[in-house]
Amino acid sequence: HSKRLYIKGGTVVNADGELAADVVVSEGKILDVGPPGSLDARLQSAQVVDATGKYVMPGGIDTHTHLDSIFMGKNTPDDFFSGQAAALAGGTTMHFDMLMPNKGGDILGGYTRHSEAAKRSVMDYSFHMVITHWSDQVSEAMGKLVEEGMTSFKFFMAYKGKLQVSDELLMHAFHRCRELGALPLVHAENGDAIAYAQQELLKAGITGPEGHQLSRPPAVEEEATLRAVTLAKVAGVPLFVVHVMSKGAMEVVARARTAGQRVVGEALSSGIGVNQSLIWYSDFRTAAKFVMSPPIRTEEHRLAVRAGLAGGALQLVATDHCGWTYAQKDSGRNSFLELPNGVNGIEERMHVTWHQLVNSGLASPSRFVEVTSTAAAKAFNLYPQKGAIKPGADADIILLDPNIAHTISASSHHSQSDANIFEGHRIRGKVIMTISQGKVVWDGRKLAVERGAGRLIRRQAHGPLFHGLDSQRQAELLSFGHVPVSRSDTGGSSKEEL
Ligand code: DUC
Ligand code: ZN
Ligand code: ZN
Ligand code: ZN
Repeated sequence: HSKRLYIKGGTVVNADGELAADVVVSEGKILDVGPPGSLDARLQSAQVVDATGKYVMPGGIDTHTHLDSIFMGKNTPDDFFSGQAAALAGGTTMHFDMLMPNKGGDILGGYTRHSEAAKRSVMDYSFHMVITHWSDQVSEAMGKLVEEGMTSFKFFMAYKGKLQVSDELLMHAFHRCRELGALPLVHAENGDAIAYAQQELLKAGITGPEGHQLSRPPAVEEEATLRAVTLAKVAGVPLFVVHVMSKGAMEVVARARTAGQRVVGEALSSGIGVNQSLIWYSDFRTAAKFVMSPPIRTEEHRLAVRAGLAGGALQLVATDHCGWTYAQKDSGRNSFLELPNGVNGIEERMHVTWHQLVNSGLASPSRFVEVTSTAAAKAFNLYPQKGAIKPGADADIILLDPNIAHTISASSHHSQSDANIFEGHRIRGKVIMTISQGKVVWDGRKLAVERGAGRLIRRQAHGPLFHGLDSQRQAELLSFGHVPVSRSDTGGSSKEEL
């Protein structure tokens, strides 16, 4: 049994506002939140945390990571231990990892394998199951996973010949998601257009990291985003668009939302924190460090996506953490096709977002909480268990001191990689304490984590997906012949709008 914590004298920030308040934590949960001093009767036998001058906020939720994964034939350097330790040191207390299927598309096999790796975990986590093939068995397995609380499925529209799925598969899977009350996620890039451009570039003798950028212009992201949003509309299912990296794709998401479609757009810390200039003007390793898909784009796109995240065109910010070592990136020296895609962020996201949104004056601390935590909890049906400092919520809490400045560097980060795309970024505002499951696991200097302490967080299905649609529109959607099952028996909730 962990000791009670009494977090005294801070400013509690939730997505709906901030107030001066004390917080009492007990048995992994938030027991009480009250005006300063009002809970002093509970001081006895509690460990007091002085939060004077600090923001007390929900721990970050990273909706998109690749830990302990094989991607482009390589093992990611961060497993569930090192990746989550890094996350906690950066104020993130839960993440969703992309779960790759076994060869041949055996998704339940992939689930079993990955749960083994997750035993090294030190904080709460969940999964999105990646679907690369379609069959009756896959469709059935999706149902089993939803019963087990894994209610989101990821589809790659790029990586032709490998992970890429067809539009027809998307239609099958989107309908199945609708039946199950599950949420589909898409990596939206036109993989065919990319494959064509890759071959043309190689023929022209362009083999360096700049070839990666040239093969994946913003338009191929925008096109695939519109296609995915359109297919989701046809299927009558909500949609989560991962890593929106360009202005045009962001506008597609925003327009769909304005028209009443349930679409969630995910920004990345890399997308709001850095631009692509070093890919063009540096040595191989410095350039290669920034190579990910969709690509990190120009300053114009960075500023647009940052403003969209602050202003509401995008709903949340994740990382796509898949940070490779320089040595691993070296395998792309002869051809950008062999350059492992991916960048870090799991430890830096909270700080980068604080700096880019709050220090810049674009957003309030409440909006920061919304995009780093609350919106993720809502999108994946975990609110208010996660994403809020409210009585009854999980005690995943951070303290941020807005006056401490620090510099991001690979020499001090907790990831197993030796590269950091935010190297040298000076950030005002530091997470000086992370509380996970009611325990202090990071005090601003040291981690106190325990292997195996992490829990797989199961989620309920989203419930009736026609919320807010008139009966004629519902009938139109139903004409595709996939009748959604009644969710009343599973307790699925549709209370929270995406
Ligand atoms: N893009 C990356 O850069 N890395 C991992 C997966 C992805 O889609
Ligand atoms: Zn179907
Ligand atoms: Zn992706
Ligand atoms: Zn990813």
